[in-house]
Amino acid sequence: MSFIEAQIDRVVGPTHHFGGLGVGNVASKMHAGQASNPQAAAFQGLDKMRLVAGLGVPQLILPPQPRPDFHLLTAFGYRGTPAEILQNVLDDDPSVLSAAASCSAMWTANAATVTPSCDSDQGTLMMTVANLSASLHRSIEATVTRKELGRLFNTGVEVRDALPGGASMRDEGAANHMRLSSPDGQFGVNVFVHGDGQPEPHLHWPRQTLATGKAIARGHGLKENDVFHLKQHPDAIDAGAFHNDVVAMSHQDLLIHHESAFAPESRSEMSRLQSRFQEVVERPLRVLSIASDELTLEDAINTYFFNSQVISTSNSGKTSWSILCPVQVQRHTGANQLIQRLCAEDVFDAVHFVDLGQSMDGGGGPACLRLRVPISKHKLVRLAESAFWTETLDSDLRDIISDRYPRKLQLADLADAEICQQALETQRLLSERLGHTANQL
Ligand code: SUG
Repeated sequence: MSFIEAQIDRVVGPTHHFGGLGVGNVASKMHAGQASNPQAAAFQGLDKMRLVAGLGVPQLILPPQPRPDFHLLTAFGYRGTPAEILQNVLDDDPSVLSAAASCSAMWTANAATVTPSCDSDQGTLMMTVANLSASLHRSIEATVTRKELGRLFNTGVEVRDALPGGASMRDEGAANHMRLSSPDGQFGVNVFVHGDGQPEPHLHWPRQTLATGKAIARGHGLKENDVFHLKQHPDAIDAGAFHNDVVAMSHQDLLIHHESAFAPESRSEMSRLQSRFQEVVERPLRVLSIASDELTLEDAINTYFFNSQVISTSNSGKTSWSILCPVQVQRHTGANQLIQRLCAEDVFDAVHFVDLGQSMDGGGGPACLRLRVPISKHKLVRLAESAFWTETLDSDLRDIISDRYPRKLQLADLADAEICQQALETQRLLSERLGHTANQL
């Protein structure tokens, strides 16, 4: 059986703003408090989905999650009318208002960890929803994500609850997981990346733990021999690589990473990975380690080179690999030379530069905005039609966004009950158009 890699992106919500909330996230901190453009953010996301779908990859779309999250605010003891609640939170602690209104669920690479049915001893496509317990604004995503994925993959897929355990089981989903496989996806191994354990970073709290990777591997019924745990280099975390996908990318038999992505203690696990991959997949794993001389860690993080989205498509027996790089890569001499070199060496057949400025300013590039789901063709066709990208869906979503999304938003605007009411109503319209109704969530 062969597997197709479907992509799930989410429409950026109408309350998208720059709260500066991302733990260890340089871009998020740098843009904190600046005015955002939610309408442009949503269009930029849809432009990427159009490109991916146009290249022939199944593209699924989720609606924004409802924000502001009044459940959070009432749970924190705020009472009164929506206007009173919003104003009180803003006066008390603006970061809580920012968290309640955050559209960070747009970064679906953090929604869940996904492994295909062929990897599991249960023969089932497995997903564990990420608890995102390292930060308040992200921890509120899991409940709705669980329902959405459960609804989308309603049969023959096990969607597992977010891991309990709080800080010791910090989990940020697929951004810290790489599945390396044969081209048809049938044979593969799973790599989990964590940041905790000695030596720890000095500046930032690692967002993923080793215990989490082990728990997910057990829960998914993965073969112990085919599971690998790599530790992030503490210097990479301190430089702003708060997720592995900021310094490493992978697709099928290809792993490209910055030379400082992984801690030296992971060398033996990396060798075990390479030899086991050869045994399981019967071809060598292509590992490209990018030296700092070619792209410094700082430039890798500023351009989000490693957060480019790799996709491959087959047409009449010919496979073509495309890479979607942020425009920041094109604008940076060293990063641009690097991608041109990889194309000249036939690692990629085509490069597309995508402008995701609004997401990038919150620290999310092309690969952060998608969740990969390796799924068999027969299971894919059974998914709800309403979730798949089509020209008509794209056009309907754009109409709602262009009529109803603000073009300028700052945190203080989110204390305005009318703006928030309109945002919740817009979220409801988008959800309905995407086949999610309020009582299903
Ligand atoms: O968790 N940014 C997100 C970016 C997530 C990127 N995802 C991947 N690398 N896969 C984060 O730090 C910023 C929110 C703000 O600044 O308001 C934020 O949450």
